[in-house]
This record gives sequence, structure tokens and C-alpha cells, in this order.
Amino acid sequence: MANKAVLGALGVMVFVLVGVGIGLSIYYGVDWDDGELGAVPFRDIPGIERFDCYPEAGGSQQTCEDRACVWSETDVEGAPWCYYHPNGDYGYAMISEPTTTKLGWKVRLGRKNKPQRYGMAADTIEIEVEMQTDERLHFKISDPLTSRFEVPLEVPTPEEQAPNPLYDVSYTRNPFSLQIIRISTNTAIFNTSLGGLTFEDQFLQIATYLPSSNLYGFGEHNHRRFRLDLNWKTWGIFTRDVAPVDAWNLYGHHPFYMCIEDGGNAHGVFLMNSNAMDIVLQPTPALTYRTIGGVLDFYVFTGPTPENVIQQYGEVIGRPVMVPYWSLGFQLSRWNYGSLERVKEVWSSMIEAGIPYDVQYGDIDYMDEKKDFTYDQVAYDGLPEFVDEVHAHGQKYIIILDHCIKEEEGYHAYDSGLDPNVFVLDPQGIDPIVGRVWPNESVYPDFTNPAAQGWWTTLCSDFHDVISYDALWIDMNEPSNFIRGSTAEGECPDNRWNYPPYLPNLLMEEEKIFTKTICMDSQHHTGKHYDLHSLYGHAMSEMSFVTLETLFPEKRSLVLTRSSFAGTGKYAQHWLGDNQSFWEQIWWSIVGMFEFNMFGFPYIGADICGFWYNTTEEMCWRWMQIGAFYPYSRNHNGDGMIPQHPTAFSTEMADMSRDILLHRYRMLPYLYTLFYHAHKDSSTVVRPLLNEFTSDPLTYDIDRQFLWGPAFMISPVLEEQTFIVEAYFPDARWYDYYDGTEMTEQRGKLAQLEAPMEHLNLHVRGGYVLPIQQPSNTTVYSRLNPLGLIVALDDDHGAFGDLFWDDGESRDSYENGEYSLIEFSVSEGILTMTVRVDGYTDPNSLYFADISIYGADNYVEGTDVIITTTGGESPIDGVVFDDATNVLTLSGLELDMMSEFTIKWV
Ligand code: MIG
Repeated sequence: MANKAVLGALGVMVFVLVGVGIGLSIYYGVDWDDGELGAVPFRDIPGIERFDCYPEAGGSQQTCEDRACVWSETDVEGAPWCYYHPNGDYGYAMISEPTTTKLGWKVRLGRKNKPQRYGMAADTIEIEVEMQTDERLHFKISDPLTSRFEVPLEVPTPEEQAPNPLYDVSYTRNPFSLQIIRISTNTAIFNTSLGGLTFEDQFLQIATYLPSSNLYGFGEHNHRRFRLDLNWKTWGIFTRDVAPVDAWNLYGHHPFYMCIEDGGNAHGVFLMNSNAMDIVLQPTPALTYRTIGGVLDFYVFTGPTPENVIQQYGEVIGRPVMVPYWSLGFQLSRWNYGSLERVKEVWSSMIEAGIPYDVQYGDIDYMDEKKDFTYDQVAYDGLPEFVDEVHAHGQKYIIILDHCIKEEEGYHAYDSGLDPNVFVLDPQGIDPIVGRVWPNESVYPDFTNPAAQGWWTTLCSDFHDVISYDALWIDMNEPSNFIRGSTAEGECPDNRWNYPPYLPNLLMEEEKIFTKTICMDSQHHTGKHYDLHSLYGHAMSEMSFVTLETLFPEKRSLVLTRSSFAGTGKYAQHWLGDNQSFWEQIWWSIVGMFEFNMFGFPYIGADICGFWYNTTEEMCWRWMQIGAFYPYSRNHNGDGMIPQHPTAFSTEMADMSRDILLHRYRMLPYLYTLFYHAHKDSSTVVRPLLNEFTSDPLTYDIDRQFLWGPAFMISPVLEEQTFIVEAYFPDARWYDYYDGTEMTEQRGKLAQLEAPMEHLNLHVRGGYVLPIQQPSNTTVYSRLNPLGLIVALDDDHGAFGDLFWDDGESRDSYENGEYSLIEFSVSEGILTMTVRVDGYTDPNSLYFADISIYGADNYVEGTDVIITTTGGESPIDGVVFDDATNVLTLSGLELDMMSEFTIKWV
């Protein structure tokens, strides 16, 4: 065994890192090879080290040994009793020498002589390793002899091999295993040496040791905590229509994780596979993938910072689409207002109360009999005119569309989809399969069929002539079905697609993979539903995006999708689905936002005040506070629940909502600039502290606070009757957002902050310049107001920031250079504004009116503050210095936003 020494060393290293007393090295020293499998229980390996060989029910000594695995009981709770023999003869071995390819090498592997797990094992497989960039390694394990389903995602492939990769790749020959090592620290970031590599038609398994237990990601789930619990947890991934409550697979399919190594480097791993799968986490630390189709197509990103990792992942799956400015405004929705009269009442009450409010929604109750592309002419009589009125107020109207089309002759959406047939078909590829959704018997558009594009666009466009909606909210696209399978079959035919031999740990009724969805043997244009299921929402998002491009060729819109796949963020945005009006859901929403920012959906938020169940005023109050800082800020309510819009409770509640949303609107130029960065390089908008303070392990568990970008921290109240917030202030200068007081005592500590009902704790990090704007009640009007700056100085009295500005809605303004980028930097008591890109000049002559400098302890009271523009130098009149807080405020300015200036205060 060529690399056995390396392997042993890796084992030891992995062990030292976790600090477990007994090292793998013991086992490498033992002569396992002589032992008969199943006859060595006395050399039992500790529970924590075991890799499960019998995940399904029915494990016994017999069934375990039939798999040539070891059976032995253990006290370690959650650890398997049936496990892979560490030196067992499983997996594959190299059967030829690696050959060099353009970007790396590839080699054939032959299956070793062990029993198959579920049959149809590939005897020969191939692994191809590509050094794609210095930070990105790609490797794919596939069957060279039989073509298999592969995810049809376009990914970039470079022309040349990476010149100076941060990683090194080594392997063992027999059994074959792969090690990916970070060169700078000699850390094995991916190490498959624990065996069990399986490549069968419907069961593919690969496992890796992890270099630490700081693991984040995978989705879509309600993980509750951001840092994943490695205590024997198996998370299923497969899109499913189910509320985010327990440890179930939810709406989206995101096989991506990030891991922070000891020492603070970060790496990420993406498995590009759309089949139903298990992610098994164990405290070793290690993880196992088990998927039931496709190929093992991996991308490894070596960061080294968390933001680098997410950006590198974004380069592969695609950058998030740029959002329109108006979508950063506050939004209101509920399922079943009952009538347009009621919508108008709510809408007027919001306007009367002066609450910032940019978007109103129409949920399925606007529809006639819940049919897409119709509206209820009785309960919603006058809807088209109302939407015009909404527009006249500078607001937008978003409609919901479901994926399902009622099977009803004479219904235009159905009739027009039959020739050519754009629906998902039965296994013979003849008739549309029929499920049951909101409009009852319904067919399923096949969004993988290019012929569906024109059909969908025509429907959307014709309906836009009726109701001039501004964006689409696409729901139920997991795709959901209220019955199992299809009405034609009763359930689903007994075959290997509907009844695969191995079932991952998914939410299922009676062990049926087609629970709440259609049969897996249904036929799409590009393949079987079995492979395409988790891509349904992705395909629908892409087609809806193209539709809106056709509808609004000049203007950006939104596709708000419930189901998503890796890369859907190129086309669409997401919300966290049908949460509940329970306090703990407020906390979980932060975790969800962190995860979706990793997955390429910076535009994310939960239904404010909760969807299912009735909220209380207090809960809704606190939720409006944190929700004012969700990038996607929408109060949305379930059918039959008590009203929860901001004016539904007391005047105090309405006042508080107005005040906190005005702060949001004030911060929108900063938020919008973060969206520009997200679009440009996949930076996160909602950011966990660990992304910014990675060298501080105390940040690794923090998920009750969040940042906007690098510089703005939100520390909300998450519990009932709680008026103190515990918030961590990593070692940096931090300032109270509202009055600029420096958090001197709290620095580097977990601090107790006062949080009376009317107060949301917001802090600004020293070292940053944040562009702001005087707020109004819609973004149309706030965009006309004077700008300002919050300048928060760091320990060296330095700061940096930028402002992205365009017309807020033109398509591809960044790509077309129709934007301006303004930079601010501070050093030695001088603020310098530089125009980096001047592709857009606002027609409203915007100017900076106020500048607040936090932490200006380098200012000597009474000194002139000098401003220099092209017009010359002059002292500023409106200078106020507060020597208690060291805040220097400059007001009454009229600094043209496109003319460079400096301001000097020392
Ligand atoms: O089965 O359209 O997640 O936001 O209000 C429920 C009605 C269907 C689920 C969405 C929710 C929406 C609701 N929909």
C-alpha cells in the first residue's frame, strides 16, 4: 500500500485535532488484514470511530455480516452496531496508472470483491481530478461505461490547470481513497480513507473525515443552530413541501457545507447531485454522503476565509441575481384576506399610519377557484384598478402563481398546454400525470421542456394585461401534491424508481419516497422525475425569470421561489417558508438566513410574525423589530390566523413599526451596496460574526446576532418578556448605531444590553463608512432624499466604505456599466470620497447632507473642519462635537454625490 504512511499520519492528525484520546494510529498498527471479517469483535473499534454499514431498519448480526461488516454493540449513543471494518476489503482499487488530463489526472478503479449492497454495482468506475483554480478542486467519480444522470447545471471549466493550488491531492491505491490537503497547514480537508466507497445504480456512498467539528450548511432544513450538531445526525436532502419545524428535508436541495479548520482557515464542499440523499454527521468528526442516483461530482473550495469559500462556491453555481431597489422595502401579505375590500382597508391603514411599505401581495385567494392566471371577479372585483392605485402610490404588487394547472377542458392554461404537451407525463411519455393540489385535479408543467417556456410566458404576459403585477411569487414547486403519486395510479407503480432499494432519511409516509409529490417514474422532457424532482423549483425559477425578462425587458423584477436547488439564486429569491408564530422560530430565522446566504440567496427572510398559528402582539412586535432587518422584509400570515399587519394591534405597535422601518429605509443605500457586492462576487449580505472574526473561535457558535455585511450588527430579542439581550462584541471598536456611543466596556465580551420593548440593539463596527439616506414611506420617495454617512473609526482612526448607486431597476446595470461606485476612506483625520465608476448620474441631484463620525477622539474641540472640493477649501459651519461620546457631527452639507471631496478634522 503505497501511501499507507501518509494515511496513518493523517489519521493521527485528525485525532490530535479533535483531541480524542485514542488515536486511529492504534488501528493502523494492528494487523487487521489477517482478521476474518466478522470474527474480530474483540478488537472492537470505539463507537465514535465507526462508519455505519446498516443505516436502514432490520440490522442484525446476520444481516450485518452478510454485508461483510462488523457487528458489535456499543454504549455510545447513536453509534452504529454494524460498521465497516477499518481495513475491510470494500470499495474500489486502482486498476491502472493515473493518466494525465488537461486539468489533472484520471484513473480507473475496479470494484473489490465484496457483496453488493442493493445490486447493479459498477465494476469499473473512474475518478477524474481537476485542479481547476488555485482555490478550487473538482473531482468526479462516474461510470465510464454507462452514462448516468448528471445535473444539467452549467459550470465553468478553466482552460488551464491551476498554477499554484492551495491544496495538494494524494491517494491510496488499494483500497482507493483520496486526500485533499491544505498545503499551508498540512490539514486534510477531505479524506476518504475510511472506506465504504460504493457505486451502485441506486446507492452511491462516500465518506470523509473532517478536520474539525465547526461545520455549517446543507439544506434545506430547519437546523435550529447554525453550527451543525455532529452527534450522529442524518439529514435527508430532497425537496419537500413541509413546514420548517423538525429535522426534515424541506423545500430546497443544497448539498453544500463549509468547515472552519482549527486555526481559522475555511473550506467548502459542494456535491453536485440532485438525487435524494443522506448526509450523515458523526462526532469523529466525519460525514458520509449516501445518494440514490447520479454521480459523485464534487467541488472543493479552499477559501481560505469563509467569505472566500462562499464566493468560490458562487463562481461555480452562479452569482445571485441583482434585486431591484424597491424589493428592499417593507412588504405585506397574507393568505386569505377574504376580499379586496379587506385588502384596501389594511392597505389604507398602513398608509394612514405612515408605515414604510413598498409591496402588497396577492396570495391564492385572489384567484378564481385557485386557478393560475385568473382572478376572483366577485371577492376581488376591481383588483386590476386597485393594482393601478397601488402603483400610483409608488408601490408594487406581487402575485402568487402555483406550479399546478387545473385539469379542466376549457381552462385556457390547460388547453394551451396540450399541444405541444408541456406537462410532466406518465412513464410511457404519453399522458400528463395528474395530481391534486389547490385547484383539485391538476397537471404539472414540465419546466425542463423548452416548449414550456413560450407557453408559460404567454400565460404570464396575457395575465399581466389584466393585472399589472410587478413580480412573481412561485409556490408549491417542490413539486407539491396533496395525494401520494398520481390519481391515475392510486399510488405509484411498483418499480425501482418509485420503490428504490435504499431510502434516505426523508420525511415520508409509509416509507414512500413520493410522499406529497408525484411518482418518481414520471417522465420529463430531460429525464425521470426520480432524478429531476429536486430541480423542479429550479427549472420553474429559470423559466419564470426568462418570462419576466420578456415581460419587462428594461426592468429588474423578482421571482420569489419556495423550492430551490444549488444555483437557483441566479434567477430567484427565497423566503423561509411556512414558519409558525412561535418565539423559537424567530431565532431559527437567523440560522436560515445564514444558510441561504451561503447557498447564494442573499435576499432572504422569514414570514414576519409567523405564518401558522396566531401570534401575540408582543411576539409580533419583537418580530417586526428583527424583521425590519431581514434583507427580505415581509410580514405574511397564514389562512385563518388573526391579523398581524403592523396596524392590526395598538397605536404603539404601529408607531414602533414605523420607527424601526424608517431606520431600515435610512440604511438602504448600505444594504443595496451589499447586494451589489453579492451580485458581483457572491459576498454575503446577512453575515454570521464568524465570517468576519474567524480567528476568534467564540464567534463559531453565534447565531442569535447577525451582521449586514461587515459592519452593521443586529442583536434582537428572541424571547418573550425579555428586556436584556446577551450580545457578543468581537474585539473591535463598536458603536451604538443610534447615538454613536462607543461600546468600550463591552469590547471583546459577551455583554448584557438593555432591550426595552421600544428598542432594537443595533451597532456599527469601527473601520467602516456606511452610506445612508433620509427615509420615506416608499423607496420611490426615499431615493429622492439627501444622503448621509456614518463614519465609524477603528483603533487607528481609519475607515472604509462604498456606495453603489444606479436607477434601482434597470436590468444589468452593473454589466452595462450604468452605475456609479463611490468609495470613502478615512485616515489621519481625513475622509476622502472618490468616484470609482461614474456610469450613472442620478437625475435628482442627490447630495450628502449629514456626516456623523463615531469614535472621533482624535478631534480637538473647536478646530475647524475643512472641506475641500474642486471649488476650493472652506470650513464647515454645522459642526457639533459631543465630548461625552466623541461623535463629531457635520450637518447642513450639500456635497454633490458625484463630485469628489475631502473632509479634514485634525
Ligand atoms: O399550502 O398560497 O408557503 O406562503 O401563503 C399552502 C398559500 C400554500 C404555501 C406558502 C404560503 C402561502 C400558501 N401556500
